[in-house]
Amino acid sequence: MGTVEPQVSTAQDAPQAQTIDGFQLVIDALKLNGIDTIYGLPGIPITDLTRRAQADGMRVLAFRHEQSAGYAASIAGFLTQKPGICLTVSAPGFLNGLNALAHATVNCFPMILISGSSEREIVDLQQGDYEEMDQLAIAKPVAKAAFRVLHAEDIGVGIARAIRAAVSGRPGGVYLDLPAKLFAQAIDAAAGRNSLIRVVDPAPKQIPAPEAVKRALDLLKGAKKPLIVLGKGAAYAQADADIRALVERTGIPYLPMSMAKGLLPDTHEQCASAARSFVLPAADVVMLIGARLNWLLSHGKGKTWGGKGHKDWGGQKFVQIDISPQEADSNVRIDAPLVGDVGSCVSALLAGMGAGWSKPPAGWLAAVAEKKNGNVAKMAETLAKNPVPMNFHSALNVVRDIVKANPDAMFVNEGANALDFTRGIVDMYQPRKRIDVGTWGIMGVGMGYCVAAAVTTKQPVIAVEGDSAFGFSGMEVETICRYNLPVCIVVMNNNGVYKGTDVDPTGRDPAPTVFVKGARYDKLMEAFGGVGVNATTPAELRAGLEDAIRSRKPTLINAVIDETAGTESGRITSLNPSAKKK
Ligand code: ADP
Ligand code: TPW
Ligand code: MG
Repeated sequence: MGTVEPQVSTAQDAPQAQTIDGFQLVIDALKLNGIDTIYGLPGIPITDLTRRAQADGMRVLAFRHEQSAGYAASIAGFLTQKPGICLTVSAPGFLNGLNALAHATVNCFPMILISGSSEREIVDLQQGDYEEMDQLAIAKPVAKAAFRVLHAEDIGVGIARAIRAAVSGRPGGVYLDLPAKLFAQAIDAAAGRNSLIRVVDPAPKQIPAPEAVKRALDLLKGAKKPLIVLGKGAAYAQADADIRALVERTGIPYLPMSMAKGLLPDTHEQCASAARSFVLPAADVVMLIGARLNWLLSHGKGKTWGGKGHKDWGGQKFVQIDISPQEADSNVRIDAPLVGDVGSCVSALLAGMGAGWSKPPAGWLAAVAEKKNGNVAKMAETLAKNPVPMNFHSALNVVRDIVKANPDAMFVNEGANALDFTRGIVDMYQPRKRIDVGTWGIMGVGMGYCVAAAVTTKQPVIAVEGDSAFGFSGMEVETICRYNLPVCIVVMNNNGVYKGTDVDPTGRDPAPTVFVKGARYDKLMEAFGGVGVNATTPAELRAGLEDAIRSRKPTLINAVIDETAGTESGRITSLNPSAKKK
């Protein structure tokens, strides 16, 4: 064995020079694999892991609740293609992080939840240890994979397996259970370092089969009314130039799913977002690129797709590019599945197209353009109004301008109306700028996303938050102030969930959907030294946003929105099993 210099830790309680302990091996294994950031919350048994990781040069971002740390890690994974690391204590901390682990798995984001755990011998005999819980068993159903390491010499393998599981194939959330005893185990330093693994090619390319490429191209070639749908898998893949080339060379109109907005600028002439309800039922061949036919696409059938009843097929044929070989046929028949990573599939399609590819029939393109231009003009009229009080549209008209002027800025969005109106009104210009509630339509991702977006991209962050949505992670404004991140939060304050107008019919309590009227969320930001702005007009909102972008200071703008302006459940009213439904 070579003479490897034992690594000397900078922390006070560093191990003896000739030995290396579990804490250090975990840190070294992460660093060896290019992981430089941990999102977490300290406590027994991982407090010293956070301290020593920081002392060793890692960025350790400590949150006020593990759920926010977990959401931060999940979106860091989406943005960087490296697993985002969330670090928590045992049982309750682990459970607080678990929601985000499930979210990562459901959204196909690579993330590793590392939780400290209690003593195995006691946990397994259920003898009542401090924070006793069989965390591995609980994590398994919501994780893509779950591992536990019991011996210091296995830390390298444990981290390597976790990384591979998180980023290879369809990415997802991985749980890594590290019992308290592991951290203190000291082993020979040279042997310890030698046990670490630098993962080679963690997310290997998956090249599609030539016959599958041909099948897809043949189907597209025969289409009279083709459509491309871009999903967040396409955004994740970072194959931006090839995707744009494919869209432009085929000339096919495209629809970006929410987090694929900006993959091509939303103002692109082939973007059919403003004609969504026209193109979905009218299209004859649809190519899905990293998008599942789940509820967000009405399962590929029903009235949205021109079917007669809500379960009826609209007659479309589908090409589906996906890295998961099990995705095709999950909801309707996929005529041309193309299994592989988006980058490899799209470049194979480009190569296969050759020269002389003819654009879709002019009649189809004209029909799409007509619908789109009509809807854009209608929207422009609505946006130009200046009602008192301010409503979603007049406020978002300002946000739309600010995003257009700052296309590099990251954009976070959650809420119901605050989400749906924003998605439709605020154009995105660059890939992976828009991050939002994702596949579950989950509330609470907001502030964790803001932190990770600022930290991983170094760009200013604008967050448009429903007042309810914001509340789920609102305490993290302290985190944002503590790290002095360039985050500007706009709380669309309509006094509640969907609207602020409900009343308790018995007259006893506030209605379940209603909050304190006229709340001043801006004061929350001021409490921690950030900038608070109360905006009752579009002009005040504009000034607040411009100042925030210029100063890069943590800012919260309380945008006072007409409490009658929203609709029940935003755009998904149809999913609401309301007794009174017409
Ligand atoms: P959206 O919500 O935007 O419609 P989904 O989350 O439903 O998107 O779908 C994303 C799909 O992308 C998943 O089925 C996932 O397997 C796939 N995917 C993720 N990464 C890649 C990749 N690198 N190459 C191909 N497919 C991918
Ligand atoms: C973890 C259910 C969907 S949208 C929403 C809730 C509670 C809040 C809507 O109010 P908000 O937006 O944010 O003020 P607006 O503009 O319409 O007034 N718990 C979780 N996730 C979800 N999706 C819910 C509850 C929900
Ligand atoms: Mg609200």
